[in-house]
Amino acid sequence: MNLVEKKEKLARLESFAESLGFDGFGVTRPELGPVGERFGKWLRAGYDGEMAYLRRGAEQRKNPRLVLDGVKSILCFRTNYYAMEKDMSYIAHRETADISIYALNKDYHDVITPRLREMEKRIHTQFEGCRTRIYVDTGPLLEKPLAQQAGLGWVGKHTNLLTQGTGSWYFLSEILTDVALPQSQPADDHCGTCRSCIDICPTKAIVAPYVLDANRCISYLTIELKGVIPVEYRKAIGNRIYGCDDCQIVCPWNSYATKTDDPDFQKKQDTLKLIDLIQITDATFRQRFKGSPIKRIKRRGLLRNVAVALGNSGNPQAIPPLIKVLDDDEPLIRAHAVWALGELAGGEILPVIRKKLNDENEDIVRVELARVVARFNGGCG
Ligand code: B12
Ligand code: SF4
Ligand code: SF4
Repeated sequence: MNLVEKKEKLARLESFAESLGFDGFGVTRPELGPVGERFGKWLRAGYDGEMAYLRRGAEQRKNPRLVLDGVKSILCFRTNYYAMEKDMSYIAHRETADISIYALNKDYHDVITPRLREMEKRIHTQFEGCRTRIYVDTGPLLEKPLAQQAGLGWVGKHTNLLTQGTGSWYFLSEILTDVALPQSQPADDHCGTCRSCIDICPTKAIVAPYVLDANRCISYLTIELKGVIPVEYRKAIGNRIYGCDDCQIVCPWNSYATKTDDPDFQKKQDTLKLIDLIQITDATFRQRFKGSPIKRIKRRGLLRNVAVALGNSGNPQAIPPLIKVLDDDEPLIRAHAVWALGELAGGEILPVIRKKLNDENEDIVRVELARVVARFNGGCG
């Protein structure tokens, strides 16, 4: 097949991608150059926290040829998820749970995977006998640098991919194939001297331009981290209970973002009150967050985050429900409730906590208790 024929087929694939709801499409080669090296450096610095899967697939992430033998091209796609406009005023609504925009609707893996399968079928009809593999954050690929090479945008200082005239509120996905296709023109960096994302970050997680220490990132702390949230980040988490949008909200390029009309990415979550969420049962959790990405962190993860947010809420009405969850079966929830009660009620709450946790055996809860006692009782508790 000659180049002209390939270009024609690619143009047809691009319009098919558009009809499926993808709003950006490009092709790159399966090489990453210096990016692979930087990824190795990032892992050596320990910036990956407990995300063991990043280390497990490290060699493949650095080299897509190890992901699909004989791969010659990677087709990259963008999907707009900008369901609602958002500015920084959300942090003042301290009694309301803040959920990242990307998590307000259906789980994107469930929405984008069938679209990629349709795309894959179409590639097979265009290039008979070819091999393909699809990914939407489901495999060992460095999706952002690949998308930059495919011309979909550039990896900004906040480390997300963003595009001139579009912003960054979109998901990435890919199809690897052994067909050699014409490559797109890589996108240039347009961050310039701006550093708004670095300055706004509540936990100073962007430790240098283009470098994120995930251990500090609220998205990691509220979603990926399974255990206790380090005490030094709890206040900075504010009312964020699932992910964080700040570095994207302040990005000047996001003033060009347009809301998606994709029916699968309309805002589905109602506004949630923290005080209601802390009282949620396992059955209600499963029913309420069915199909939502929030189900990933399970009730124990959600209530851990909600307890932290309530500790930051300044709302004394949260004290009785927090006392109630000191009886919860889940130590992770009890531990964070102890902290929250200390924040909301100070030393006065100590007798209540002590009585409730008299027979407490779990170390993570005992540590929190000791900390509150030391803080409000001069250390002689
Ligand atoms: C692990 C992960 C996370 C981690 C780590 C984030 C990160 N920056 O990588 C955590 C849990 C923190 C996270 C958070 C979020 N994530 Co995430 N995440 C991933 C995942 C699974 C892997 C990313 C990865 O490999 N990171 C490893 C590090 C090394 O990559 P990196 O930060 O880009 O590192 C590069 C730079 O450090 C650079 N570098 C180092 N030194 C230097 C020096 C210079 C001069 C330069 C230029 C570069 C440079 O080289 C490194 C290698 O490329 C991808 C899906 C995928 N498979 O790619 C989704 C993905 C990146 N996440 C996504 C989203 C939406 C988010 C959140 C916005 C969700 C939210 N609202 O809470 C936040 C954003 C936080 C942020 N500021 O980045 C989207 C991003 C879409 C986009 N527009 O870019 C992705 C692509 C998922 C998807 N399929 O759509 N995520
Ligand atoms: S997502 Fe939030 S915590 Fe993470 S880097 Fe961006 S602003 Fe910082
Ligand atoms: S806020 Fe500024 S520095 Fe950060 S990604 Fe956007 S343009 Fe780049």
